[in-house]
Amino acid sequence: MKIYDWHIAPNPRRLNIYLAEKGLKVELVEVGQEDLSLAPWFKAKYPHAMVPMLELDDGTMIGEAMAIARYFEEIHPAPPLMGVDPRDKAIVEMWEKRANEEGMLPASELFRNTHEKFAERGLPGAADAIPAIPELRDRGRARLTRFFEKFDRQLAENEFVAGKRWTVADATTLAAVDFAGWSDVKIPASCRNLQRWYDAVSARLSAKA
Ligand SMILES: N[C@@H](CCC(=O)N[C@@H](CS)C(=O)NCC(=O)O)C(=O)O
Repeated sequence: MKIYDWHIAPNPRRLNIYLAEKGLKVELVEVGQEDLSLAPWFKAKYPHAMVPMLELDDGTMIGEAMAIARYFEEIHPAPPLMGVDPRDKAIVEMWEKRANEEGMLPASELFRNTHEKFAERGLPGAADAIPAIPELRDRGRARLTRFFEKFDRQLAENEFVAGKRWTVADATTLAAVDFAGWSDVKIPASCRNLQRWYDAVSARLSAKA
């Protein structure tokens, strides 16, 4: 099996952080190019045209970072990084989704509608041109402020995003915070709990995956 990767990009990164915490090594095939687009051969092979994408030995293609993580979690249950019982699994999924929808997507909204190389690529995976919408930058910034504040409140009472243990929700939150940094949006000074968490998870080996 192999994973089609774009090593600097945030969605492959959240999967790579998860795999590092899991202690799994999977062959990575880099399909990101210097001009910040995906290799044409990859887009032709996989018209969904997004990474990460797992290809199994029987040719099955599995996209979506969390679907891929779920696949590995089922095969390698230890250490559990997506929850340990029904209640905990639901809580991990809830916070992972919030990190994605309220952190990753606004960071993407801001970045893609700002960066010149994405002027005609407002959304990932589109075959046709999708022009950037400059107004979405402000909305992306405003959404990121709400994200930082919400996660700061959650981390006031929890060591990690979904409770006492490191989980995949921490991988997505870390990828989202760093992705916001690409647009010079940093954790506000008032979000001390989020900053404490960020310093701790960034120091783990998995953050360098
Ligand atoms: N929902 C997808 C999002 C994947 C995604 O947006 N990947 C980006 C990289 S972070 C991508 O492939 N972009 C291709 C492009 O910009 O053309 C997931 O969770 O895997």
